[in-house]
Amino acid sequence: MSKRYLITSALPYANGALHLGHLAGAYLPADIYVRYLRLLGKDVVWVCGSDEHGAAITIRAKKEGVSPQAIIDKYHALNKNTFAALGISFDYYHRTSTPLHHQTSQDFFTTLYNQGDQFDERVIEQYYDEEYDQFLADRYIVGTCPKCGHEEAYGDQCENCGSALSPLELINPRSTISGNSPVLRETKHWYFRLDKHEAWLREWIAEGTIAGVPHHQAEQWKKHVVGQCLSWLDGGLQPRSITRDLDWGIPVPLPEAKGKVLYVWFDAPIGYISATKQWAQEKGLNWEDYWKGGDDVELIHFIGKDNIVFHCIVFPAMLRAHGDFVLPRNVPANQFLNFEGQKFSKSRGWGIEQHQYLEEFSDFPNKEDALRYALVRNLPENRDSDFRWDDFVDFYDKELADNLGNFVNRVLVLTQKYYDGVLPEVQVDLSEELLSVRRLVEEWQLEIERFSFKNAIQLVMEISSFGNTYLQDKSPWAIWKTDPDSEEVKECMFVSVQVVALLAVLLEPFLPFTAPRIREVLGLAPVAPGELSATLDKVAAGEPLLATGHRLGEPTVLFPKINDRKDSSRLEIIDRQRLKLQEIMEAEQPITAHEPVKEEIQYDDFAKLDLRTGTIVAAERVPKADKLLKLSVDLGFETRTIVSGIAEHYTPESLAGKQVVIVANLAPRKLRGIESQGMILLAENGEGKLDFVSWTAGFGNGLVVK
Ligand code: B3M
Ligand code: ZN
Repeated sequence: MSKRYLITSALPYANGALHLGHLAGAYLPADIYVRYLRLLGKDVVWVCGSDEHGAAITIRAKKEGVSPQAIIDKYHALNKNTFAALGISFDYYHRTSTPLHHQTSQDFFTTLYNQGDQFDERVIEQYYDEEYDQFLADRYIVGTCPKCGHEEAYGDQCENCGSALSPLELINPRSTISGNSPVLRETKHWYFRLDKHEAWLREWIAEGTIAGVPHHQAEQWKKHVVGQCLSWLDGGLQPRSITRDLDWGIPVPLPEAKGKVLYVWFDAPIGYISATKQWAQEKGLNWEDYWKGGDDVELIHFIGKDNIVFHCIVFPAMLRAHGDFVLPRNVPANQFLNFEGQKFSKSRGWGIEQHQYLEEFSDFPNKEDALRYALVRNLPENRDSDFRWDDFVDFYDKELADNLGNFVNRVLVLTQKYYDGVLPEVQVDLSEELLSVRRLVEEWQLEIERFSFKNAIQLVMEISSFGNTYLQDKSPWAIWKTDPDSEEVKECMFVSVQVVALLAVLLEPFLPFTAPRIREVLGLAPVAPGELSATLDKVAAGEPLLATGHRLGEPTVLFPKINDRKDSSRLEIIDRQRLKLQEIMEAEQPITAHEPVKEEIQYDDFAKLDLRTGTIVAAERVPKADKLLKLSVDLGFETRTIVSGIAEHYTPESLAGKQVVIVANLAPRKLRGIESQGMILLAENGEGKLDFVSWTAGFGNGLVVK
């Protein structure tokens, strides 16, 4: 019986849009892995969906003054569509508000309840809001953190110092609904006896065995995942409350539990099961083959590090308590992605959401893969990483355009030119010519299987670099000029085309928009499921992927560069992002010392200024004047000489090509014997550094600045 793969990605709360950090954490890596498995022809299902319960949803609904249903409908649709637009290829994107999920969760609860010893009933004291007549979920209570003094700590956690808290520990607790101090009232809840699972969980996490029977290879789990679990286990597992007094959620299926719902972290992971059920039902398959298939099933959870404990301790304990379910074979959790050196923050506007990226980059060529590439190159696989627009530009220009795009294009153009795009007949030993490529492919596969996608994509790029170097070393253009029938040229082009064909397959999991385009220029349909297996076999055997006589398609430019002197449109898209961040930082900067504002002027005084854009075309020092530079500024309709006092801030060499704004109608003035025909606008920042006032919205000399 061949293996079945059951892959899950954390169910995002349907209470907001997702940002690039989410994408890099639990979705892009899973997409790469699943696409890889499909390419190998594996039996795989990848489920995800919206997490639509919990206080996060009801708090958001209150804030926006709408019903929880309206919130989940809005964000479920947004997140689902945005994932699809980025090529995130779930087999099923379910939602936890469906009757199927409610039923599945209640059945799960009942099964554990009926065992008699999995749950404890406890009457506890909990905060209650008398004005709104309701018990307060942990997130509905804020107060002063007992550990660090932060005044806005939540009932379950202080976001300032990261301590896990209980509402009773907060100093001066307040209800976030009414603002009043809550009172304590008795209420009954059900607790899952996590403590009873401690022993086997420890063995399972530390050794990868259950009662001595091998389950998985513990050393293949990421160190930070195992470390976090073991430190939890070392603290001792306590029974955990799995019910809440809330009016939004899945009703607890017990007659004495009126008005109570299941805790969101009890039902959310069961969402993976209900999503699989729904998918299987629509496909005419049996969901139990995936969840109850024993050793034939590889269950892998893709998550961010904040969800490790739930996926490696709580949910496995639930699954094992139930008795017949498989346990995860690996949980390759990622760490966090930061954004330009800081945490993503919705309230500060720091970061970019997935759908926002798609909108703001709508005119950017191959925007989906440009983003996927920048993220995968920088995945927080084992430590936190940082997304920067500078890296985005470098990865795109230097790696996608100069390396990959350039190689594919050169091979296609030359083969078209020399052989009308038809692969020539050759006598060549591919296993010898492509020995190093074969090694790289083997490494690539190993890296993917150990969830090291960052290394894997770099290996693909090494294959492309190999292609470029190979082509350069052979320089077929030099031989072809004098000998268009040269065997050497034929061989070189034949081999190069094989490398392009290989890249189109290896890239599919990472760049699913680009790979089919490469296949198209090769004259091929998109890769079919299972095609990677055949490809790997051919590479190992030294057989060509494309045979003599195969006709290629037309070459195209896959990645037009961002830094392009003739077309600044792509750089402008990036610059707008940088500008946004600069504005946030400036707005947050406390205003310190400032010069007094000069005497008031009238609009007419201001309107007399004729401001124009220009480009500095030459700059030189003015002899015997330390502060002055003599600049030539091209205004489009004429070139002006301007003497400017910026020599202490800029070297002449750094100025050529700079866009500036000038006062074009300032009366000429002689400085050190040179007539200065205008003035360049500069602004001084808080540290006394001068910077050019620039006009970034559109380039073009002589434009009137308004
Ligand atoms: N919704 C928390 C989160 O989005 C939660 C994950 C559930 S996975 C079963 O981080
Ligand atoms: Zn704190």
